[in-house]
Parts: sequence; structure tokens; C-alpha cells
Amino acid sequence: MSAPDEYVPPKVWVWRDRDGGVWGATNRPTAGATHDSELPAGRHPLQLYSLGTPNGIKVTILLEELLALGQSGAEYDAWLVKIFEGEQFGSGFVAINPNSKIPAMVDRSLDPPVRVFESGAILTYLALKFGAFLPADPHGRAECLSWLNWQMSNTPHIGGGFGHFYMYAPVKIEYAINRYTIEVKRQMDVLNQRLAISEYVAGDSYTIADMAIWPWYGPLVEGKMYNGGEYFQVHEYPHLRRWTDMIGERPAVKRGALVNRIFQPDIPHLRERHDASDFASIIGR
Ligand SMILES: N[C@@H](CCC(=O)N[C@@H](CS)C(=O)NCC(=O)O)C(=O)O
Repeated sequence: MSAPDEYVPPKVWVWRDRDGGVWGATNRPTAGATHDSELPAGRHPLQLYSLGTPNGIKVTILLEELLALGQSGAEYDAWLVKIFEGEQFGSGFVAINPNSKIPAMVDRSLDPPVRVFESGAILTYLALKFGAFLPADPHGRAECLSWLNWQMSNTPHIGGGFGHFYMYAPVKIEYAINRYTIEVKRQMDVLNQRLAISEYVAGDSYTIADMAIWPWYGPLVEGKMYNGGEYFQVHEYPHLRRWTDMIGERPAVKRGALVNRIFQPDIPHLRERHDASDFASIIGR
């Protein structure tokens, strides 16, 4: 293994503003708002403040699935939060998510309105509110919540771990890239083995666990994430691929995945979503 430059951590760590790298401009060792900024609000019961990343589209997929079931109370406005420009540190956003990360949501159908942050919490809140996509029986519910929390706690190794060191870090560190490659491949194998014996992640029915896992591990096994198809040898995970294709075919998933997506401006997307008819212009619904 190639040796990185010798670095000895200091006795007392001191923050040097702008440490470089893609996230150097927004990462800080403190929490809280950096500036005053009100959040906009639309006419629907649910106000979502997000961005079309895997963590963001989990929620828009569920909202679109709920609407497809005829749950009109799931109508929503999806507002764009430009995290590369530090909008997650505005006072309005911090008031609904003290952790300054998308997605965050306000349910204005209740008085006082309810704020909810952390994508897994938002999925669970909505599934409970509408009585859908979370099995009612104890076995099914335990399986669904287990896989949902599996995603929430394991996926940071993909984005914050592998992706950071493979793609964004200003230096390539072989040790760090190896460590997280092992972990990402292990996680794909966990899912591959599960999906070899189960149609959906949590059993026979489609649940919020599928909606949480698909936006991350779908693109990964398709080779779209970090252009990693060859690197990860994704053909080694055929059952994960079978499930990925099946979930990706759902019309609500297709719609949800387009919301607040600004990273690939050349492909059809919705910068914000305020009405079901917004999709008509891009996917002819
Ligand atoms: N555990 C959180 C993670 C959310 C998260 O990491 N969001 C990222 C975008 S995908 C973000 O807002 N990053 C902005 C920042 O780190 O300043 C969740 O699932 O809601």
C-alpha cells in the first residue's frame, strides 16, 4: 500500500476555515444558523424542503406513492434547498432541522404544524399518518423498520465514506478507499443475499424500506453512482439488480426521482414541485 504523507494530529485540534475539497466551503465544526432566511410556504398540507439526492428523493417517492393510492392529504410543495450554497444554514431551515441537512418537512395540516427531519423519520411519520407502506403485523413491521434503519445507519459509509475519499477528497488515500470499498461491497452483498430469498426488502410487500434503499443502492448496482460499475463489479449482485429494476419501473418512483433534481440539467427534471400537473411537461403524464 502506498504511504500517504506522514501526518501527526496536533494535541489540540484547531479549525482552519476552508480546508479544501468540495465540501470545504460549507463544513464547519459548529451547528446553528449562519444567516437569517425565511422558508417559503405553498398551499399544500405538506411542505418539503429538499434536494434531489438519494436522501431527498426517498421522500418524494413516498409522497408520489401515497398520491397514487388516492391520499390527497399527501399533496405537497417541494422547495429546493441549495446545499452547495449554504442554504441549509438559513435560520428558517435550521428551525425545522437543527442538523442542517436535507430533507426536512413541515406538516401544516396540524395546529401547531409539525416539523420532522431525518429522511427515515419523515418516511415513518408519513407511513404512520396515512397507514400505508408500513406493515401492520408485528413481524412485517419489525422487518420493515429494521431494513429502514439498516439503510439509515449503513449508507453514510457510501456517501460520506467511500464517495468522499474516492471522489471528493483533495488527496487519494489508498487505505481509506480500500476500507470503504470493502464496506460498500459488503453492503451490496447483504442486500443481494436478502433479495435472493425475498421479493421486496422487507418481505412480500413493497414498503418504506424499499423506498429508502432504492435511491442509494439502485444507482450503485446499475453502475451509475461514482461511475462504479466496473470498479465494484456490480454483476456480482444479480438479485439486487432484479429488485432495482422492479422498483425503478413504478410510475410513482419515476416521478418522485425527478423532484428537486438539479445535478443533471440536461435530463428532464423538476426544480420544484407544487402540483401534480408539474410532471406533465416532462414525462407527458
Ligand atoms: N441522515 C440524514 C442525512 C441527510 C444528508 O446527509 N443530507 C445531505 C444531502 S444528501 C445534506 O443536506 N448535506 C448538506 C451538508 O452536509 O451541509 C437523512 O437521511 O436525512
